[in-house]
Amino acid sequence: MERTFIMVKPDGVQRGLIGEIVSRFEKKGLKLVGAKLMNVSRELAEAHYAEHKEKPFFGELVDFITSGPVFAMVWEGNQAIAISRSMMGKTNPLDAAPGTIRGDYALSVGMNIIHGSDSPESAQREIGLWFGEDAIISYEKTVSAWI
Ligand code: DAT
Ligand code: MG
Repeated sequence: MERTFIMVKPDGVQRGLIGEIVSRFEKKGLKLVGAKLMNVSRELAEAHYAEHKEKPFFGELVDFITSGPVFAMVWEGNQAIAISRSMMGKTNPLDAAPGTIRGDYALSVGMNIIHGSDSPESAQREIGLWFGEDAIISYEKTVSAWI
């Protein structure tokens, strides 16, 4: 069983897409084990995107993520990390297939609606950064045997 960190970015919150995105993950069969609407400090944004610190778009990226509330979540399930990435679609919405979240709702790489961890290492790091293990809710769903 894997956990992944998923975030509806400020553009997705502003456009009223939280419900649509949560619904897609629920219907897929993943289990929600953490969620919060929050403003993001510069410090948290810079730590979250530390791997991109040297990129030319880093400043813009931090400005964007701190520009309004985000909806941060942790989802759990078999292969949750890879499955979430495929549901999101490619980073650049121009390359994201129709039917994916970015393919259906985004037009630009700067505002691409959603973040999802890209590996087990980044999932663990990001869950620790945004939630901490104590804030994750462990519970059983009786339907899980059917998924
Ligand atoms: P992803 O969000 O698919 O994991 P990433 O980790 O490569 O993609 O980049 C993080 C975010 O940075 C991405 O969602 C949007 C922004 N970004 C990436 N490449 C960019 C570029 N060439 N110009 C502007 N923003 C970019
Ligand atoms: Mg990434």
